[in-house]
Amino acid sequence: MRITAMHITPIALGDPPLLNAAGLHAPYCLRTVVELTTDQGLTGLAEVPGSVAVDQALAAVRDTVIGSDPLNWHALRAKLAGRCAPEASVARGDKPWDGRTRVQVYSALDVACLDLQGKAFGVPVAHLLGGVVRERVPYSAYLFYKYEGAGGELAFGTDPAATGWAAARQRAALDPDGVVAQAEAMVAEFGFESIKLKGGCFAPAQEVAAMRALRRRFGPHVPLRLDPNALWTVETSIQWGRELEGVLEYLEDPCRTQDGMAAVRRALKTPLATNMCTTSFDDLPGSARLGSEDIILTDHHFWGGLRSSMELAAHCRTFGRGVSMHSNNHAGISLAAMTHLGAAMPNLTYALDTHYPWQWEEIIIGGRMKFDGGCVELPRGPGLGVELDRAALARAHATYRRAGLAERNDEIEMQKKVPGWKFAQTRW
Ligand code: GKR
Ligand code: MG
Repeated sequence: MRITAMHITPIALGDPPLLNAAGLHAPYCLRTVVELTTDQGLTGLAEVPGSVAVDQALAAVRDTVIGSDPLNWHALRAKLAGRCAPEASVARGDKPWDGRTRVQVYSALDVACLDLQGKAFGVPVAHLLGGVVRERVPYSAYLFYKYEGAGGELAFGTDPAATGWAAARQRAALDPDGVVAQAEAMVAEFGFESIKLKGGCFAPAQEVAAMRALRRRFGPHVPLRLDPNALWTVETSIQWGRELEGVLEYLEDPCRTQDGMAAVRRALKTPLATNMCTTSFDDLPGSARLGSEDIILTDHHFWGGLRSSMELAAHCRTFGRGVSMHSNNHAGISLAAMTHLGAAMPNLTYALDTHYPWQWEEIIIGGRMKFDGGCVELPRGPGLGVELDRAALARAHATYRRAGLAERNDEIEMQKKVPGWKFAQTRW
């Protein structure tokens, strides 16, 4: 089989005004959809976080991809490695999200080739990753502090006709009561059985109070997580981590660097998780030597694809790390890929993160994917089991063109609300 064409389509999807350590989400989040077509008439799909830089990096390898055999990932990956400049793990950047491009190029092509392979052999991608260990993949509620507003075409206005979760998704959540109300609405709609709060927005005492309020409301059987995105010092992490002993399933990236995380880990009983200090294969020796975390959050968009995430899982098994999953805003192609990974990875034993509830649009046939009891059922069809809704894709691309965003920049968005606001690597 040969790849005959590679299409790269940037899209924008509505996103509410969610707060995080780097500022505020813009009214639109960006994604890029990659389609590979073959001489056998098959189409393979993938979705990665969008930016002009990622689109350019993908376009730069198009001539290498075209003519390659999608059944031979090792050969294609070796050719790509010869074409892409090396990218050190510091290229991840200081922000909550990962700024690397090369890993995303690998990820897009790995996923699209797996989708093609699954379609060629008539099997789900999870079978190609080693087989299905769970048919229903559990996800976690992902709460955000937020300003009032719906995002998307309503920018920071609201739709007064919205009901249920759609109404709750518009409401402000800036204190413990607001966070609990958001959790109640999200859990009622999706049935999540684990809850994560994106922290790093307010002083630790306020975020710790929100975690305690969630604990009082949902009880000890609902695992809770807090992610301050490394905005705390080591001392602050130890102080507030101690306050939260017995409350959290894990504390995610309280502070920066593997050394810092290792110091906090020595002081606390609560497990530490990361998608900020151990984020690439180059970081694994340091993780093993220093003991920087208990759980590594994989994300196939940043670990170089689904197959690389399986390699990470083997490392985690060997070195006694748990595996959980990180998420940024995404649509259904990514949710399908995440679900195949969750279905096939034996040691992915934590509920996976997903931003999916924060979006309402879709680009796949059938519209929004369903959650039942907090789980997504493994898609049945061959490959990823999802197909593009071309009219919806065209609409999302038109939105991208109107939105005029070249990359995610939460600091600029925050400055529209709080003039002069600046991102700081460490705040408390
Ligand atoms: O979407 O605001 C956000 C999150 O802060 C995201 O960018 C992070 O990458 O979900 C994230 C995490 O650190 O777990
Ligand atoms: Mg995180």
